Amino acid sequence: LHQHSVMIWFTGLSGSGKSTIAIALERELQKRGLLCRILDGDNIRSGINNNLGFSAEDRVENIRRIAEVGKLFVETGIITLAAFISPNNELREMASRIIGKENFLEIYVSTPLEECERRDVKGLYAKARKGEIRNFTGISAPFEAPAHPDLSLDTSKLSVEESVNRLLELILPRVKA
Ligand code: GGZ
Repeated sequence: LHQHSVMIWFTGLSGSGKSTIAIALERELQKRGLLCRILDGDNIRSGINNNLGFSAEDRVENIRRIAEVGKLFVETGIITLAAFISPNNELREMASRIIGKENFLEIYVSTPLEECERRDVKGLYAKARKGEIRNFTGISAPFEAPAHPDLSLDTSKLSVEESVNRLLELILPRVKA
């Protein structure tokens, strides 16, 4: 296997579209014969990180383990798509440091809070507003936007297809052997 690999690190609010874009991107990469893997809450917070919650300390440990696992994937030549809120620069810099800056692309899914809350796919924003979920990012816990992401995607303005096309323009030149 001689696949140049990279970590595609999605950051953004709950409901911003990180996982949706990652799944659509994975399909396009697979169509081109590229080996890739998604890491998201569904396969990480339910398994290796099932002892972690959403305190500031637990979020650090969540992102640290994801970055260490992601590094192993990237070293194996797998294009790795990580979709986690990763709500501040310190967390994202830690991830980038662990994985290696040269193999790390930061993608900010910049969909505004109002739009994420309007969608409220899982009803979590409503619960957070009622105080039923504490430390909810964007409501009762901070989200710090990245200052210099490699790409910003606002899904209130771009279709999933348009977002994926922008990502492919960024990624394909880097991973072609
Ligand atoms: C933020 C929470 C919270 C709190 C549960 N704050 O839309 P979702 O449901 O599927 O995505 C959110 C997910 C966030 O986990 P991450 O591992 O991405 O967060 S971090 O990077 O900050 O560690 C949401 C759900 O978990 N969720 N409680 N309090 N999101």
